[in-house]
Amino acid sequence: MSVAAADPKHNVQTVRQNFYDKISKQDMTPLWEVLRNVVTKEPKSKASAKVWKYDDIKKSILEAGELITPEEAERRVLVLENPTLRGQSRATNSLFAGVQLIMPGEVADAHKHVSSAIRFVLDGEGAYTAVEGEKANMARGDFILTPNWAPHDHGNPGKNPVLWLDVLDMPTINHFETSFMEHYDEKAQNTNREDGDSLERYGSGVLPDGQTIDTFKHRSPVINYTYARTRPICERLMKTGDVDPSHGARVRYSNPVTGGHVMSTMGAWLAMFPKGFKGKDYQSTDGMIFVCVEGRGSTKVDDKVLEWGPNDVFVIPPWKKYAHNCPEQTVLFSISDRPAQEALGIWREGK
Ligand code: GTQ
Repeated sequence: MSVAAADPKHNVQTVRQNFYDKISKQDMTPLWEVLRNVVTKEPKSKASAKVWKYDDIKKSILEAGELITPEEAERRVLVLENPTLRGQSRATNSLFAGVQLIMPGEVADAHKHVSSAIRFVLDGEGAYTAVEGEKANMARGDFILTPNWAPHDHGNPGKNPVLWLDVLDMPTINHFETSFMEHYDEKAQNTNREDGDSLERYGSGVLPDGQTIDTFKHRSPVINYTYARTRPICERLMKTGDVDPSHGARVRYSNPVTGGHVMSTMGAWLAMFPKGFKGKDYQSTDGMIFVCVEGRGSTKVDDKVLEWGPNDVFVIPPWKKYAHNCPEQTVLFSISDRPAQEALGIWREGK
């Protein structure tokens, strides 16, 4: 008797393996061998918790400023790659993050793409982003939108290097394989709408008469949510004690036409934390990208503690329990893919 026949378990395994090998040639495979990996009991993110220190970012991007022009690069950006997702141009599984530098006198040519972008201004003044004909002047802490298919170009007529965080949804767009992009013949678009125009028109409690809400169903019409306007609202919440045990005195950037998120694929928040804040553990299915705007502190995630200060960028993967600790008054900006998850009905949180 052969060994296989004498050992029914071995025999079964051999027979099964032969079967798997046979059907593999027809591009088929047994689900029961992989089911637990594809239907997990709870989210198992491949991303890691990570802080990028602003000192490192700034040194390297200024060095890149001497290596390549925006004309050559199209966009002079250093990608913040999640350490366990290297080579994939992503900070979380669904979002790209990078830091862009524009030196005095430089421009980054007009183009448009399906991927939506946001800018969060980190350093320097005097640059602008032009979006759909509106020239948005950039100041530190400003949150600027470049929605899906909106033409945009950047320029720096000022005297200082200007640096900002870019977050784009391209991993999400590429997941659906729906990326398109176009360049313009002109370097910069015609800007006949001045700085703040969209905010005045759409964020003042009135709307242009006859405006159909449908136009702004998936994206806010407001281009620049300035820090000068948003920060005092967090301060107001903090003073009146509207401080969430996990999220602090937090506002959600919203579409003034619908009250929803600013875009369909990315949502953002600004939060102020009182001195001595010790956050309660929180988890949600959206991986978070944070920027420290003011103050300093740390975030506990699993058995790691991420320490951060001004302009540091850090990532918390989906469903990891995390808690902020702020020994001094702190402001954090955050962004995630929560609107996309909510639209699909799959977003969850745990407290
Ligand atoms: O400024 O248009 O970080 O197209 C990546 C792709 C920035 C931009 C990025 C882009 C841009």
